[in-house]
Amino acid sequence: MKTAEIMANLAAKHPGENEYLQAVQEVLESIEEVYNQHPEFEKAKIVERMVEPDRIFTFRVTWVDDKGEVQTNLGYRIQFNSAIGPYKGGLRFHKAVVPSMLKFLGFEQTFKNALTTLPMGGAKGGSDFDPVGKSNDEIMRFCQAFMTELWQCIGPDQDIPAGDVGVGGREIGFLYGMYKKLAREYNTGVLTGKGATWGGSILRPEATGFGALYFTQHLLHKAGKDIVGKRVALSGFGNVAWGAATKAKQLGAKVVAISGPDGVCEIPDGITDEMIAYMLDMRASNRNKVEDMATKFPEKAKFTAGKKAWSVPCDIALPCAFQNELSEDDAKELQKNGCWCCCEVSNMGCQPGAIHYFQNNGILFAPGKAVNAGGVATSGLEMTQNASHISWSAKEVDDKLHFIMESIHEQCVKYGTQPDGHVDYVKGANIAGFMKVATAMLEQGII
Ligand code: 2IT
Repeated sequence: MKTAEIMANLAAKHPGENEYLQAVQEVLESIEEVYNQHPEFEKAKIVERMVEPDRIFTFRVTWVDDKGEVQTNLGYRIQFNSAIGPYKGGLRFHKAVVPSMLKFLGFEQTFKNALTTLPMGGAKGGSDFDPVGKSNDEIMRFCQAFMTELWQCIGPDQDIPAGDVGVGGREIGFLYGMYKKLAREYNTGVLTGKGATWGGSILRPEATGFGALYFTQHLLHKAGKDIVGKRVALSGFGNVAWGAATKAKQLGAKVVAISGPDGVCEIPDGITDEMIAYMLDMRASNRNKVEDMATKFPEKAKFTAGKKAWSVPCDIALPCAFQNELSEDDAKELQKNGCWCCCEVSNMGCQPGAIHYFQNNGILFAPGKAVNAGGVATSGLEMTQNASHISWSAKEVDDKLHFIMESIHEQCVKYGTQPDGHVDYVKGANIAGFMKVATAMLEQGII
């Protein structure tokens, strides 16, 4: 494979789409060696086909705000790859959403979904709608307007959206309500992350964070370490950070920092259950300020404006917020402050320089597409329950999630173990996901 040539072609076709190009570059670098051992992949131009989405839907979303003013946003659904199953992936509502961001996420999703052991292709969608400062009614009207376009593109065996940044249980409820009205069918399996009383899977809200901690446990055990008593710094306070904090505490770790776009809250004695529950109120308020935690719990949390979670001394860093949120300088600061493990929970949360720094300085590192796959995996379990019109107990779902995270860890070890015995989790995850999708594409012919 000529990685440089493929990247140059892609960059010429998609100028300025830096996040998308960054995601593709990372995968191509790690699969190059394996790819070259399979001339049949080269002949079928698997990589050239895999780096482009199957199709992209773009639409205008017009709605009316609380002041009666007309607002227009852009909506997207990117159906990236359907080699191993129907398109599957979240919707992101964030002011910075552009096609490049959703293409990187859809590309990552394709590999991640392949790791879950479940039959799901890759997709992503969303809008540049900014939920910050919006009322509940505005969120509802936007979701309804968004679905009047999206509903034609999706279906339970075709494309199944879910939540991502800015889209949680509330938004999925509003989206589903409008879908049902337009389609005139109770197609429960068309969206995942639904409410528990209408087809949602128990544990789906917790699943990304829980799965990330199960993965972290496997990684630590493989390295002869344990999570009990370890200090964890995490970024964000949304759904993913909430699940991660909950499980980290349950497993005996101490969460000493959470952060937001406004700064960091240091929590020297570790986060409490009350504080974890308050993260949900912070998310629902749409204020997007982590300072609210320190205002609510002044004895426990100390807020510092403009600082990241990576400035707080810790053993384990868990980026749970946004892509490229952890830079090479952050990686250096983490190491200086005693950190020896980083499990990326957000999609592409670490910049390439940070990943290389971790890998070259003996810091355990695992990439988002392996660590955070428990979220979409539990979406897959929700689809199975919907298709068979049943609901599983929390124990059944949790057992399956455990099994899936263990299996993802095993795949990373299988494909990522290096001659000196250490595991390169980036290579492992990328090669495992690639082999599955590439084999399916090859067997399905030139399409
Ligand atoms: O990045 C992700 O894996 C998600 N936002 C979850 C996608 C899903 O379909 O559950």
